Amino acid sequence: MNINKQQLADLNKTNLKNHQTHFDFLAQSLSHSDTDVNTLVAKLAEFQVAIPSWALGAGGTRFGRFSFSGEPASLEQKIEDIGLIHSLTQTAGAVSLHIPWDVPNDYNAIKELAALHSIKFDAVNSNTFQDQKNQKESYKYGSLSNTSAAVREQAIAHNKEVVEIGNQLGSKALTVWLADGSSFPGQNNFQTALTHTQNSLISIYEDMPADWKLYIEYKPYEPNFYSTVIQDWGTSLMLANGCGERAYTLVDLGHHLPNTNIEQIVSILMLKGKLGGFHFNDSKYGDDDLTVGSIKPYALFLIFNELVYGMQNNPQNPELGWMIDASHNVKDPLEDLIQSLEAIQEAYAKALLIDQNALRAAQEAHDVTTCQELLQNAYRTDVRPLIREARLRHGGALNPIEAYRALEVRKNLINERGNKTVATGL
Ligand code: LRH
Ligand code: MN
Repeated sequence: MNINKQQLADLNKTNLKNHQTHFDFLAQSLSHSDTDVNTLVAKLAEFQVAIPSWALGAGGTRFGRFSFSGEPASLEQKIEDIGLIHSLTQTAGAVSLHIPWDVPNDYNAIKELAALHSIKFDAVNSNTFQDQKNQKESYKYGSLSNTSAAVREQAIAHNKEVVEIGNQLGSKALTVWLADGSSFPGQNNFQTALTHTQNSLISIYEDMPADWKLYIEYKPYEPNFYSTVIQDWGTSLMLANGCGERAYTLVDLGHHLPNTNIEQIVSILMLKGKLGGFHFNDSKYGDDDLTVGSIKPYALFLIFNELVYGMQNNPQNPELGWMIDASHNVKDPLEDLIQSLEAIQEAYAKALLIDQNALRAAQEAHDVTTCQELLQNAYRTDVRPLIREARLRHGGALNPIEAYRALEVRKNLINERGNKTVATGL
């Protein structure tokens, strides 16, 4: 199924006048603070988020998985689904593949199909947290940290193979997340496990093409429930420093213990030039992989405040990898991803409204109330006209969810694919 710009232009007609009124009102009210809406709209339009190839079907938990009809049964169909999301939102112009869940059969065909949908290949993800059929060594007791050199060698070889696959597709970064850890005290020697992990990552890093980046993703627990080798940002940063200047920390929003100040972590990593990118999602308890901004939208806004400050003041930090990492148990995966994209753009747009110089001055003056007022005024501004305008100017839908339903996308996908197809992934 494809969605063309004319279909969306026709659908937008009903909301166009109403949108124009809201956009003009916001433009006029922002002009007081010399904020030019066209600059904001341009920034939002160039802001592209990578869609996780493993989150286009129904996710599940150990308690069950309720499939969705019309799921993509191949990488080609996954690219098409991301193309649908990108047509509607104009902000999903990239895909992050997970290997071996998404190994291309025909590289040229996949590259052509992705180009047809204006989709780039962002970071590729390795997988040494599951044993594949006829795999020689098991990752049951870890991979890059395993006490067995044979297991570590196998895991290192897999990561090098993932880089090779990504390189053929035009990707420029490898994301390594390790489930490695222990579930009982005494099970692991923490120092040996970390040392093995460091040396394994260095071997992978030194084998990467010179223009590639290594993203090291941390997580406090799950699937191990007593210790995780790469448990927090500090450990990831230490390992990145141990690898070299093209190794960075990847922040998955769901990988923090309750009440962790994630925006402070983001700020420190940017100051050190070691923030590689994000896996956006939201959570109330653990690594829930819920829709971005659905639980803690203000926390996401505060993270983008640090990102905007960092992008203006930390040239030492490279361009960031913007990616979603979600799992859909009860919602249509495509609708869920569309809502996540909207929440990310909303947090970014609100953060762009913060007068960073006025905030700096108030901080210097210890005028705490003004600091808070500056943040909350921005947060309380309805920026949706800006996001709609960015979509409109690039041929997208004023209201993507409304358009998705009006075009009966899910029904069409089921007609094309049947309702028994199951997507690879989580
Ligand atoms: C681990 C994680 C990691 C992926 C996996 C799908 O929880 O966030 O980024 O490899 O989810
Ligand atoms: Mn993740």
